[in-house]
Amino acid sequence: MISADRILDAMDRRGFDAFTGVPCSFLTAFIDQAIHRGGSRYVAATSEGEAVAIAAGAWLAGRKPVVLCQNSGLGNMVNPITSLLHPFRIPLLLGVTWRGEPGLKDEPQHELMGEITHGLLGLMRVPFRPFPTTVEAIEPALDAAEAALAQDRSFAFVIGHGSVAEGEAPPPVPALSAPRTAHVDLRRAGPQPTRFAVLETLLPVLPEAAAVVATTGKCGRELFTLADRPQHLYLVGSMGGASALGLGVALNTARPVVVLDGDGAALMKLGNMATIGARRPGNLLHIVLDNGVHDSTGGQATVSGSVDFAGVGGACGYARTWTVDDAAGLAEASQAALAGVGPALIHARIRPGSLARLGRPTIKPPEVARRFRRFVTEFK
Ligand SMILES: Cc1ncc(C[n+]2csc(CCOP(=O)(O)OP(=O)(O)O)c2C)c(N)n1
Repeated sequence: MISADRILDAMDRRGFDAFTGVPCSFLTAFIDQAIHRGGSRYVAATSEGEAVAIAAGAWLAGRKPVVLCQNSGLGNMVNPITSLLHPFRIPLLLGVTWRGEPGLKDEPQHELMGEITHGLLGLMRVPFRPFPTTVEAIEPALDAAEAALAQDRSFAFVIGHGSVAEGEAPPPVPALSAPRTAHVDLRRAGPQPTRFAVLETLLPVLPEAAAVVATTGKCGRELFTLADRPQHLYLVGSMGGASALGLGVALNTARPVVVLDGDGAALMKLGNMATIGARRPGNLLHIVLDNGVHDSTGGQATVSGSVDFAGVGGACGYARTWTVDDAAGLAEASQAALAGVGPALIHARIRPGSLARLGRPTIKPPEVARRFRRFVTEFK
C-alpha cells in the first residue's frame, strides 16, 4: 500500500500534468489528492469515454495526461481507446481499478469485468502492469509506463484493492455556479443550407489562430475537401467525442477552439455539454450542425427534431448560445461568439446531404494529430 502523495509526487516529477476520470472507491484518496493539488488540472468527466477524449485533447495541446477510472468504466472506454487513441496514436496513462478481482469478495456487477479486465486491456493492445504498492516499486512502474508512452502507445496501471492508502479528505471544492446564459435566435425560416454550404461560409470567418475539430463522418471529410490545414483535426471514430476532445484542447491553450459537431454525435455524448458548461473554457465555440439525421451512414433520423441544443447548452452553463438556420446566420453568430467570452454554442439547423463524390483525408490520422499538436503548442 502506498500513499496517494507518494505516487502523485513521482508523477509530478515526470511531468504528468493533466488528470481526468470518473471516481472509484478504490481511488478515493488518489482522486481527492489529484483534485486538491491539481485544482483545475483535474477534470471530472461524466463518463470514462468522455474522460479519454478530454485527455486526448489535453495531449493534443501538449500535456501529459492521466485518466483514472473504475474497471467497470473500461466498457465505456472501448470505443475511444480503439477508434481515437489507436488510429491517432495518442498515448495516455490510464489508472484502472480492479473491482471483482477473483478470490476477493465484491459485488455481483463486478464479477465478470473483474475476470476479464486484463484480457480486455490486452485485446485493445493496451500494455498494463499492476499499480505499484511499495515506494521502491514506483519508479520502475513509471519507467515501464513511460517506455510505452514514448512509443505512442497508451499504458494502464491496474489498481487492486488496498493499493492506495486512505488519506485525509481534502477541503471541499466549491460548487460551480453558472451565470445566466445569453441566447440569440437568428432563424429566418428560409431554405436550409447543406453542411458543405455552411462550412464554406464559416471557414473564412474563423481566425487563422483557431484550432478546428470536426466530428466523425462526412463533416471531417467535407472540411478536408474545402481546405486541409494544420489546425484541422478530422475525427475518424470516437463518435460523440469531438466536444470532449475540444474541451481538453481548449483548457490547455489560449487559442480559440472550434468544435464542429453533428446532432447524432452530440446526442450520443450529451454529458460532454455538462462538463463544458461546468468548466466554462472562454475560448471554446461548439457548433452543432443539425441536419436531423445520421447523414454519414445513409440518413437515418436522429431525435434532434425535438431537441433544443441551445437550450441544453444554456441549461448546462455555456456562456452564450445562438440558434441559426442559414449560412449567413452561422457566420454572424460565429463572429459574435469568437469576439466574446465562451463557452459558446451555436445550434445550426441545416438540411441533410453531401457532395455526390466526397473524398477522404489523404493525410493519415497519426500525422493529422501531430501536425495539429504542433499547431496548438506553438501558440504563445
Ligand atoms: C460509436 C459509433 N457508432 C456508430 C458509428 C457509425 N457512424 C459514423 S458517422 C455516423 C452518423 C453521425 O451522425 P451525425 O453526428 O448527426 O453527423 P452527420 O453524419 O449527420 O453529419 C454514425 C452513426 C460510429 N462511427 N461510432
